[in-house]
Amino acid sequence: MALFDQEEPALQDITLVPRPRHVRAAGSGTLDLSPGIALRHPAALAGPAGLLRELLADLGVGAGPVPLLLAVDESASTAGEAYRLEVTADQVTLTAAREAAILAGISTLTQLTALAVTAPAAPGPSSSAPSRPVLSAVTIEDAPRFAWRGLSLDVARHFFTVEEVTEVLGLMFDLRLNVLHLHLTDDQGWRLDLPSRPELAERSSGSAVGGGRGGYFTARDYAQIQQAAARRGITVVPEIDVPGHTNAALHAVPALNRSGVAPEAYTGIEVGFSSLDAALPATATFLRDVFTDVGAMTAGPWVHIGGDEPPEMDRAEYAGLMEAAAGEVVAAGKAVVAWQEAARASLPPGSVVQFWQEDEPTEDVVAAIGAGARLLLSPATRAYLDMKYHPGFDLGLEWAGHTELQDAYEWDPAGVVPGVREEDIVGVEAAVFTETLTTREELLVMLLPRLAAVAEVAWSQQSGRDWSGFATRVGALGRVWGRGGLVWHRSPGVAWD
Ligand code: TNX
Repeated sequence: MALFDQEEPALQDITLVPRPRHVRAAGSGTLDLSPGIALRHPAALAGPAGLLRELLADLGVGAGPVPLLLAVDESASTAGEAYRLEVTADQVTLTAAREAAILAGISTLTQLTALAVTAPAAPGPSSSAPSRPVLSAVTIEDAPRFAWRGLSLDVARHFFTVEEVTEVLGLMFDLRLNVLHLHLTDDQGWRLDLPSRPELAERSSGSAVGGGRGGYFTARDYAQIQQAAARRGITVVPEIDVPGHTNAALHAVPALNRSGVAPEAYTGIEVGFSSLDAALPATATFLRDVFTDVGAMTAGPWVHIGGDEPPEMDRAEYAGLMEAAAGEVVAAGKAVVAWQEAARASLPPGSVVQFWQEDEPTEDVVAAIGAGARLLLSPATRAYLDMKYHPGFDLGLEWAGHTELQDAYEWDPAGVVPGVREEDIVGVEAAVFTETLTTREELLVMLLPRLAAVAEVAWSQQSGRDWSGFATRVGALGRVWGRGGLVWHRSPGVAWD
């Protein structure tokens, strides 16, 4: 089968991110969507069809005569998360076995259309007119390398609203990312109202780093985020971080403190000073209430229990607390996700261990995988999108170094933890902690363009990836970001228009 071939004249404008598995020119024809589309689909695909209609309408393509077909096909060529997108001179056909894969194909189709409408105009008298949604005839056969392609967003250090989170979901959809991990609690704030523990959001949502605005999601807000995510094929994974990173909980619930006295709200950015106390009876009740509520409120199969950076604590006490939290998650019918350090505890089989610290010994992680866990890769030097791009960049932290676009791109998930097989890796997740990020624009400039790099690391085959090709393709995507009112960092090595 012909692979992606940049030399094919008809493929010169196929500059997709993430890069698809196979792209074949289907003759030299083109299909102009400007007369509008006649969308046909099975009833079961009404949701994705509605999203596609909306996304194309945003690009100026309304209803009309050009046939666009969504089809379910369970045969081998479109098994699992694979999809096939065929553009001929007469019509577009998108085929997949599952809704999630149809949504991935819709992401690709809308990116092709967005690239077409933002294409630089040919020189000439009409050069100020916007380009038309003209697609090259092409067959794309595509499937992701990893099932879990995530972004972890910290809404605890600084709060981001439902609208801001929804914009991030749109961006994730465009890059074929499918897991939004919400870091909902930390020392500086508690961001989810829980029915059994209203005091948590009541007393600990008003604080944020540096005395920032604070805020929290009501149960309705959280449901709304999950709906906006589900519509785009994205699963929300809520994180309640225990036993460390818990000053907000300790502040709201005096009984969680050995002294019985609640500490002050915390607005600094130090880590590693707060902890739940395994010896207090209130701790077990807290874990039960919190994880039962969060489990019940969550549509997806996972709940993240944190586990990072425990303060000085006896290994057995730490393991006991993590195992208690994990037990509540399992009792709530969910599977456990936890940061790397939790591999020191005995996690239920099927748990996901999220790797982030590259300079720590990995025996515990390898042993946890041996005991049935799977690995999620967020190596901080590559995937922590809160690291500064370069020294002197005015936002971000530097503890894991400086991360330019090329650093976020040039790594192989299979090479991160020695002794781990490809099939033990569930996926790749970018993370953006928000100690230094307070606004939508600040968040976006840290995400973009690096989120596109991590998305391609997670989606595309290693053999099909190279920096110079990516730099060309991401440069074209910048046109689409510009049209969408997004802001991004002009990373070097990319010809941004
Ligand atoms: C490490 S990542 C942390 C967070 C910080 C982040 C800043 C992780 C599991 N813990 O508490 O916000 O570094 O980059």
